[in-house]
Amino acid sequence: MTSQRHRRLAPQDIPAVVRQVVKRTPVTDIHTHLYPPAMGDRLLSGIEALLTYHYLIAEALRSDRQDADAFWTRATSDQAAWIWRVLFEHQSPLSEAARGVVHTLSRLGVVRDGAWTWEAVRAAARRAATPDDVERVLALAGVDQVVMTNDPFDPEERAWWWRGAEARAARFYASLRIDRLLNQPESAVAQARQQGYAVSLDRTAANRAEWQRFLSDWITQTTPVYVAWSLGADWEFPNESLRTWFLDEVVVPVLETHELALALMMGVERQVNPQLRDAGDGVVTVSLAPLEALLRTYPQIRVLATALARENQHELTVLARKFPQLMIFGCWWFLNTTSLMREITAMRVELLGPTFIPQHSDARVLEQVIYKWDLTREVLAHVLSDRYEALATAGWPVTEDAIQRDVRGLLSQNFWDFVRRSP
Ligand code: FIX
Ligand code: ZN
Repeated sequence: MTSQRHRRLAPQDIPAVVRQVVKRTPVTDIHTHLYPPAMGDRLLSGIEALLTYHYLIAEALRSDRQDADAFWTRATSDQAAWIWRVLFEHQSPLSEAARGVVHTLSRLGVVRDGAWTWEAVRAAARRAATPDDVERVLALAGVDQVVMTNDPFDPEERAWWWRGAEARAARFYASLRIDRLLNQPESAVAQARQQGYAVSLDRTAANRAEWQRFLSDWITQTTPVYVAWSLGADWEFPNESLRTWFLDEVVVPVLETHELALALMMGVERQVNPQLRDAGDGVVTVSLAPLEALLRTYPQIRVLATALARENQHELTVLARKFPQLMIFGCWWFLNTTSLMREITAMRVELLGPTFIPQHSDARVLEQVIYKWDLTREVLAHVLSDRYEALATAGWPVTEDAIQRDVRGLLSQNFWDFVRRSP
């Protein structure tokens, strides 16, 4: 007797099965700005944090054409109340981020009987996250594991990780974010020296060894699942720059020693409008030539990569066809919208099959994982249903088991296999 899951599905039955499988399959969220409650106010949660998300700050300042400097002088509670007024009362919350707040509050059951008044919402959703909240919210979002963003040049991180055993937290995995080393090396030197490392910008054997010791100590202490670097359009490789020296002499040897992948987040133009602070970063189309050169130069290094510009998506996907050691991931930041995620995910499935990582939430506030992953699941189910229906119509035996295998890969296993770690 063939079990239900092995049974060949009729094309018309496939969408419902795909939706069920996508809905029930747990996610590994491979890039977030979330932290365990033990890290104190690093973990943001509650209605004021949801509303003062930098995406919504930018949208509210634009809608109301308010002076940003005046905005920053206001208390967070006033900022949140103003953003609610501008984006939820004076207009409909139609943007992805504003709709996300509505979706999240509904899914949390915060709003009763449709009472979407600021008083009702603020009263119901004020609480900061406790361990119980984290478990409940991650369960609502179907998120099993969370990868944090950990900056070895941040003194707070140093204090946390060198505090000892309690620095471990279930479900939360570290990454090592080396932006400062490769983008602001002078600042990296100052911070690493504060931590007792005799580093400099000299291209000497001694400096190479000391920087390798710095990164290795952090890797030993935090056991990151990958090393990450976000960059703009100014990357050239190979060349004679200090950045290339750091990559060749420090980063690549350390990745090899610790068998770590490098996660590249390409195409962010930092502080396009500094008045907006965290909300002031923009997007830039990048050349993928340096990535191609890095993959050719170091075929043994595994590279996770995401690009922020829509214009880079097709070329990056084709590059992933040429280099098996390249794993593309996410519809990052300004691409995390229904229309763009649908376009990009469909293109990736058509060119790569189920061998990529469709999304990461980039959540900065705990409850955001709810709307970010509900949106992702909705889009993924839509795209995959079309592909499996076409396959079945062509005569291929599509089964629930096969769909489950592919979706488990897309939502978590592709990542863990690629980084050669297990949760
Ligand atoms: O570099 C990054 O990790 C970006 O994701 C952030 O800088 C950005 O502010 C963000 O949170 C986007 O979603
Ligand atoms: Zn991020």
